[in-house]
Amino acid sequence: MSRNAESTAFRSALEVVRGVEPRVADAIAAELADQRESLKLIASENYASPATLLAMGNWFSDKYAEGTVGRRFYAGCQNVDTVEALAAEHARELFGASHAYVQPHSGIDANLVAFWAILADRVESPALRKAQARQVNDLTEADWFALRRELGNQRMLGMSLDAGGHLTHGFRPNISGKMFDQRSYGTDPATGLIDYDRVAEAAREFKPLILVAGYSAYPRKVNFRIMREIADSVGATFMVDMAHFAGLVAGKVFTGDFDPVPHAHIVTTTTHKSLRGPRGGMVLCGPELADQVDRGCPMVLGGPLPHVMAAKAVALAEARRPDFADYAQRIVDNAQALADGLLRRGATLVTGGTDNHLVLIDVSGYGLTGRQAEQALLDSGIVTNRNSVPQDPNGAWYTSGIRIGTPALTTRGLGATEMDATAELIHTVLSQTTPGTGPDGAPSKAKYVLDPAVAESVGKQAADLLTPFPLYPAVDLT
Ligand code: DSN
Repeated sequence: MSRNAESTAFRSALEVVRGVEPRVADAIAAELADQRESLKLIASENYASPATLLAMGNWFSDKYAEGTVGRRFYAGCQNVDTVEALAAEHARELFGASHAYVQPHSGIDANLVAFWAILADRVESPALRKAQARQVNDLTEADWFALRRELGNQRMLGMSLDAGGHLTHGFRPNISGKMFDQRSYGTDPATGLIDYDRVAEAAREFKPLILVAGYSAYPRKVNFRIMREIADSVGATFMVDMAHFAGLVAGKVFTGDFDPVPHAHIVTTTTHKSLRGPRGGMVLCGPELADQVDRGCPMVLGGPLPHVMAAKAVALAEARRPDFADYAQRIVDNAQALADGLLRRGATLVTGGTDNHLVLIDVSGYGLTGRQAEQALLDSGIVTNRNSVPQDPNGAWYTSGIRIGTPALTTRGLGATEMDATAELIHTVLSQTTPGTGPDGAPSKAKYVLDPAVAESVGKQAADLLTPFPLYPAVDLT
């Protein structure tokens, strides 16, 4: 697409929207302006390509397509079949997977589809077999009771939230922690790293049906070969949630023991983080689980979003191009430059650095909670999110950490020099912010004090850093 075509496409689209509800058109334009102006360091965000964005805004949105390619519960799905099959083909080729299911609307949905597929495949439940053999009407009340009893109370072992795992890996308040008898593994308190011997010990004791690996806030590689050996040693299904690092797998930065696809029975992901596609999810698996995974909709998911599947096909095609590997490597190089810059200035980093796309700063070293640090950085034009650190004394709301990631800034083209400058800006804000007090004068975990002149100066420097790297340079909405 020529630059002129991009600009025309977005401007025309906004003009049409403006004709109906101008406030929506204004909000869309304002979002682009805000994203252009802020130093976006949220580890789970990125900037999708214009082609990916444009593939979503069309009449595919109007089509119901429950079922899978060639086996739909609705007529007239021939064009949806085309884009779903294309997205799945690109995913299979990109990741070397034998089966790809591209319907999940998010990473959480993808995980639910995987849990369902594993339960249906692994749990010996005559009632479930009967139900799946389409003999639902033959099931008695006693059968349904047996089915609930047989599927319930299965065991899941996943990484704990404060060690960097995801809510859906068995966190108690999440549905995964309620539907499974759950236990979690943490990290070594001294190093912050996964201790595989302890994971193996926990697996031996607990004997989970599912062993989950993957993370939202762990700044290191995971050895999936070892994790698979642990799963095999206790007869567990090995599931990897690669939502955060799918782009690094796609770009062949994570290979061998660190590529989950050859090692896991089932892999889930989002498509919008380091993979740089539209918001959505995906499941990859071998032939054993494929049939159950394909029942995701309507067993687990609402109707598929064909317009998003079209955008997934576009983004996955982009990720198969050689320049994506270069992008993926630069994400990691930038994260390491950012980590080095912070360490040199005295910051405390969980695990002492990174080998993926994210860095976790323990801001208790600056005397702050994560919430105070997040807001002070935001005041200064730096967008991050607070995150628990291992054994966090401040819990999941206030936290003691700030998670920063480089996929988005790398898309804009920033490199090692700008990462060092970013480290300087972050350190300046954090070292000049102090905890505040509540209305009663008591210490507050939320209030903070930062000289507005410092925030303004850092904000200006952040904007200057971005000036040579315009976001969507071809798109002019004025
Ligand atoms: N919300 C995503 C993240 O920020 O990591 C995970 O669900």
